[in-house]
Amino acid sequence: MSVSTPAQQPVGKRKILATCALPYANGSIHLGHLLEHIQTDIWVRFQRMRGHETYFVCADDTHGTPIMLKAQELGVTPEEMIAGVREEHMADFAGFHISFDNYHSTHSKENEAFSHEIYNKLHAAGHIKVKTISQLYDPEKGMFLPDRFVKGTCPKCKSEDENGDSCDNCGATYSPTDVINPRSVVSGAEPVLRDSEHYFFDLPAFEEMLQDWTRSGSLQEEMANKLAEWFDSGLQQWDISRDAPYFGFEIPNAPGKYFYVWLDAPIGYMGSFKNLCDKKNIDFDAFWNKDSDAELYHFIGKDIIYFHSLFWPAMLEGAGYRKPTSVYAHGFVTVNGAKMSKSKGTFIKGRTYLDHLNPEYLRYYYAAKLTSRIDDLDLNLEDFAQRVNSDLVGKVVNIASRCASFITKRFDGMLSTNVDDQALADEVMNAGDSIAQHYENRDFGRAMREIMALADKVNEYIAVKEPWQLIKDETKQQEVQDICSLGINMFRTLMIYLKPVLPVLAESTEAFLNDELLWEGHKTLLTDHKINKFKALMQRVDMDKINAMTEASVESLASTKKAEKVVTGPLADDPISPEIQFDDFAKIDLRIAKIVKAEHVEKADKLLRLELALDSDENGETRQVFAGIKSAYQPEDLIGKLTVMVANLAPRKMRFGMSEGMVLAAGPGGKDLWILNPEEGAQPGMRVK
Ligand code: NOT
Ligand code: ZN
Repeated sequence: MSVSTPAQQPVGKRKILATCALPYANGSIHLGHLLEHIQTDIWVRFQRMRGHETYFVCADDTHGTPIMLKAQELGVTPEEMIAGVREEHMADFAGFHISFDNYHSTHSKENEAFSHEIYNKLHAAGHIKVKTISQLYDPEKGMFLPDRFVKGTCPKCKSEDENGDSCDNCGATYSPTDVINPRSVVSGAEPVLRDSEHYFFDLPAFEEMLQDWTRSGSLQEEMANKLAEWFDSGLQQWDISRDAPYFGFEIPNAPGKYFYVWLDAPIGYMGSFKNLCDKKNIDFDAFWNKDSDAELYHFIGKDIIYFHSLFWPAMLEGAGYRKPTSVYAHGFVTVNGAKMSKSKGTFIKGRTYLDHLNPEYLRYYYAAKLTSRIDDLDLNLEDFAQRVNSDLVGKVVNIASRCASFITKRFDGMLSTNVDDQALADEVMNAGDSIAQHYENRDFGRAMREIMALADKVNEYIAVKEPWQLIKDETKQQEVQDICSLGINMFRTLMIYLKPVLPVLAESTEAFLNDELLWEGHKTLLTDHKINKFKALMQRVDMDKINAMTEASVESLASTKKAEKVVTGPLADDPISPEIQFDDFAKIDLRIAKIVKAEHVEKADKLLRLELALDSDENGETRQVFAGIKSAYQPEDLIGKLTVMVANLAPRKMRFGMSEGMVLAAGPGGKDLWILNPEEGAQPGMRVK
């Protein structure tokens, strides 16, 4: 059963605020994130088309230990790192046409102000408790260790190098203090137990309110069941503080204590909306006041229901704000029936997808498979190609391409004043309410099936009428214009229904039809109306491009293993090299060197012998280096050039002699290989920073 939302009919103008979960600022957007963002975007675009005052906000989730450590590894400040990642995330979402009204950051002044305010109110009302707890501490790094930063031997099956809280080998879960031979992932040191005061939010005090909220009728059935289980097993105090060093907001009147990232993450929804309100002059309070009549929806993944259906409403209630109208959870994305895998190339980043395929294919495929339930969704790549080709290209766009050229070539682009088959027109036009209801209920799959069934009928109609035969008969010209005009009109109505899913195709359709696709337009037909020349609206999905996309997503096992061990992030996902620590990198002594000699090496088909000066002085130190750059450079072109070398590489004996260092070159190989070439002004021997 799917539960419907409060206002089924667009009787009045509704005020709606929708959010997606905030992506962490230390990893790339992948096809799993995109399920949620596409789902929400479709729903929001639908609400906007229906004339409701609708806002859609999101932000990057920027705080916490993994982000702090990731920035340290990269040798940048967390602020620098999160700013770069936010740009990347915004570009990826824009590529998929996600129409946020605002994309903010949890590391913002708005979020800090709300976090302080909400905490202070909870504190004043007696909902914050302080307790001393004992936790594993890394004495070398000088920090407490989250469970995932402890590794060691599983206390149950004795498998080595297992996680601090669970064993991948036997599936056991345990406390990090039970791990045998525990080690800190951060420094390798053996963690010690240490006491510290932590701040707790008194969740159990809100049980009755949460029970009522659960029964308010707008939660998914599976979610309400899950909540009932949690109530049965008893709500717990929630630890909301972390000790310095931590990247986040300091807790008021608690020096050295920071809000745990999950405390300020949901507040980030308010922070982003407030930032929008200030820019656009929107009344923030009308959406967040306790007596607000606006609707507030959070779209999330099934893994974070606890935070959104227990902690978040309780925090809002405790601080005197309204609670969400509903929280809508979706399942996980699997690819070809299995968990997304880096080694199989099915862990596909948004950017990699965009490098190969049209984003509207994915929007349609997800829409076609989405329900209002929490089930997982399988992206089967063959089915994806087949479904998009048969539905969008073969059914919908096909209607236009079969009819358009007759209208433009024979009738000067004019649509007829007659309606050739009123019953067909009525059937397609009258489906609007039911399709709208499916959109409203997030039953997008049903909406798509209904639209495609109508497209089938229109195609059948055209096939039976055979305008391409009639056109040969001079006496049947009017009939051809009538048939093709109805075809074009039906295409228009279907595209109105599809506009929330396919905004770009809808835009090209508007240009072709000379008409803006408005939801209410599904009740009318274009008659005696001039259309423009038809251009191909959508290409078929090419299986080769899908294969190229998965190939580009394959990561070597070494890098996958390492990336999973620490934190995933932009660089951890590099397909070629395993991730290294900043300290490893710092060991490399990079120097500017001048190529004083370069020559071919007999019998070597890749190598050139270089003599590199590490000193401006003619009699200064030189090094002999054999470099594999013969395919790209003539020795004589290199002489006198500056380049960059690794100066502290241990000498290696090669077949042709000793190599005393290494020059840096990049490129796919062959002719396309480039050594680094510092600008004039650099001096041999200078250290590269
Ligand atoms: N960054 C989190 C995640 O799981 C989502 C935070 C959503 C916001 O990717 N918060 N709440 N509650
Ligand atoms: Zn085990």
